Amino acid sequence: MFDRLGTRLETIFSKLRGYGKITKADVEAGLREIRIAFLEADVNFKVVKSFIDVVREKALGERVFESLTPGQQVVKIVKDEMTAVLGADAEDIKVGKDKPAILMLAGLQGSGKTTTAGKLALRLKDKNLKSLLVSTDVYRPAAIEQLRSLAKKSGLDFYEADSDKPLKIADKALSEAKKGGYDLMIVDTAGRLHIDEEMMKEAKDLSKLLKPHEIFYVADSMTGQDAVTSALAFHESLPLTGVVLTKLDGDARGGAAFSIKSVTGVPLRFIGVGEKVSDLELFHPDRLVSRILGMGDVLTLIEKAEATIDQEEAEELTRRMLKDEMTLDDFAKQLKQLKQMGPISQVASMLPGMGKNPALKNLNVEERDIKRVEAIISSMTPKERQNHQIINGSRRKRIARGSGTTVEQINQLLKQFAMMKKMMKNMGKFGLKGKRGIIDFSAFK
Ligand SMILES: Nc1nc2c(ncn2[C@@H]2O[C@H](COP(=O)(O)OP(=O)(O)O)[C@@H](O)[C@H]2O)c(=O)[nH]1
Ligand SMILES: [Mg+2]
Repeated sequence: MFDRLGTRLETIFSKLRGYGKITKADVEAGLREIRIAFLEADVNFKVVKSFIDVVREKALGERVFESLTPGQQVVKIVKDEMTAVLGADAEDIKVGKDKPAILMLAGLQGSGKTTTAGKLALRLKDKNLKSLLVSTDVYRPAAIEQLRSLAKKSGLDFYEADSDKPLKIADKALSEAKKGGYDLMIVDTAGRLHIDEEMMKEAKDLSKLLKPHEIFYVADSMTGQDAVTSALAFHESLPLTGVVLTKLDGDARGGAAFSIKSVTGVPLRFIGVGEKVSDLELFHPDRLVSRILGMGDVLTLIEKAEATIDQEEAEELTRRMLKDEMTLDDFAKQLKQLKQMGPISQVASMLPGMGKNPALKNLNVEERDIKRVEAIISSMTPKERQNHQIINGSRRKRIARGSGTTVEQINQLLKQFAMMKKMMKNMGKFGLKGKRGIIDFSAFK
């Protein structure tokens, strides 16, 4: 995510942090570099200008120069201001007493509206809210089919239209949503490659008819400043209540994210971080800044862990690990939980210091390692999994054959498992009361 901007800022920051004493000229030099980094990231020049002005005013304030860590202070000012420019912590979608709440998605073709419609419905389903997905993109039958199949795959309700008029579809869908007691109706609209009057009129008519509680503008972060320009055009015709910024998992530079709130006044609400229907996050400016600067996104990771890991089971497991009762079965279970959290590379990129780690590029290797460990463990008998000490030479040969691995690989796994058991036992002795245990599987390379 914004790798280049992150790397450049980190370089500038480490230089600033290195100063024992700092002069005004040092601050100015740092600001110049920061300004260029933001401009190169395609951030709107007016936004960059006011950003730098605010940072300068604060950084040249007396207290910075009196402080023991002036460079560190300047870095903190820059980070805080980056967070401020991104806007406030996003509000989640609210569903009032009036059912259904109506959410409409607008934006250019290919920005990610249809995908986001599915992602939002799934997110709401996880909160026990029932959504009806409606497509009004009558110009491209493939687009309707896309939403239908997305809904089907994720167990979401899709409205089958019997008209080819967007307004009629929306009207009928609304009656059905009312009848069906839906908490929400999510309306996916047609986009065009460029802003055009007909599209705007249609979106406006839909919004007049439905009076949506929320109208989200879906913007492709890869398109940088263009996304901001078209957001402005959409906002002139529609009372937008939020922006969903998609494709942040790609190599977008940051221009859209850092400009859109300041330029349009519309808050960022959600970010799309992948093609999968679960790849949607509520927008938190401070977390985004931390991720960009490679400090990881520990809070998001913990939320993910909490959503996918059975807390009681995890606590019980940690307790057993600390008491030296861990078996290979437990180990396999932990691997499974780790995998449920998403692709390892995505999970790892949220860990502090991992964002810019070149080793991440080879993570598919680690996925393979995990698969191998799983294969080995599943080729063991339940008895062997409960007590790894009975796994002698002939058993090792059998397991290797069964899992398509070598005896050497099994030796290695068992050795590391034993080592980890010992380590955990020692930690237990020292009175560590871990709440949940996620294995450091880097030991199993
Ligand atoms: N990598 C990535 N791809 C996305 C994201 N959101 C959407 N896409 C992809 O972008 C393409 C266009 O999305 P779609 O929802 O059809 O856009 P629409 O024309 O606005 O409805 C599809 O290939 C999606 O899989 C995202 O957050 N990350
Ligand atoms: Mg679409």
